[in-house]
Amino acid sequence: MLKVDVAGLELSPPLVLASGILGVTAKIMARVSEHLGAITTKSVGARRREGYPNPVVCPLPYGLLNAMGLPNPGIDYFEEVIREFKKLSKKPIIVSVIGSDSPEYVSSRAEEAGADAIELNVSCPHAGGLLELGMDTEQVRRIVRDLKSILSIPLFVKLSPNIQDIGKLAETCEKAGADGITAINTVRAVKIDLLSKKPLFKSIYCGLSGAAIHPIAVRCVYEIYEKVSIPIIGVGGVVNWESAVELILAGASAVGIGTALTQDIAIAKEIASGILEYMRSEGFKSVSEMIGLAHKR
Ligand code: RRO
Repeated sequence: MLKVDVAGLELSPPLVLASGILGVTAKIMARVSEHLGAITTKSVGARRREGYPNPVVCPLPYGLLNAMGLPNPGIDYFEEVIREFKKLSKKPIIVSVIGSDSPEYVSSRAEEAGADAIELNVSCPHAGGLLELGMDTEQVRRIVRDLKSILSIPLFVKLSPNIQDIGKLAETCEKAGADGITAINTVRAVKIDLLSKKPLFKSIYCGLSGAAIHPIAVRCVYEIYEKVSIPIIGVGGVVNWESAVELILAGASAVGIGTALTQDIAIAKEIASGILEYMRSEGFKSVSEMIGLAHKR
């Protein structure tokens, strides 16, 4: 059965649209949700943000670099997008909230508008203060605690692979009340432009996603699973059913797909049927039987 319960959200299939990809308009999110168990929106803050000037993305043969700069319309506008999505789709909507821009205010507005869960983003690889936020355990602990005290819907925390000990930070989030962990955000990178001989992106740093980061995502999910008992949404370089199954065996209860959907949204359907085929051939009756199996000694 391709159905899992992740912190009270019923996901069928156990695939989630990762934040930052296609999660901007209700119509697009509803269309993508047809092949997925849930969708995560682009990160939203209290106020509208333009983002960085172009270029903001750079495709590579093995992945994608981005430095979008947290562009979003702000919660006043986005509230309507959430309400519209709820009319168009029955799938859960996880609203990603920027950790450094009044997250309590934004999260409670999102909940009022119908969000099924909040994903607190403390892991943007090039946002200055935000990056520091993901590195400051105390601040993350405080925000998670504050959010938990006002929310009735599940809270996920999206963590960065660019920190020393992701398992330990996940443990801190669990102790502060988080209902789940999303791992990982993009890997911090730099791209140099050969003509200008300078960094390509205005922010200097950018984030690498796609196939290249998959083994890093598997390592992070593996480490987090060793430390926490709350569910993990594994994200990073999922391009086919094999990479999705690997994350589940490492400890993910569900798998996020991002960069691969920019090529073809039908890939989600192929990944779901590939997982089902693998389960049949290996004798698994449910996805939950597979979660974290790589840890069994
Ligand atoms: O908007 C972005 O540039 C961005 C964000 Br908020 C994030 O969390 N991760 C990323 O790679 N880019």
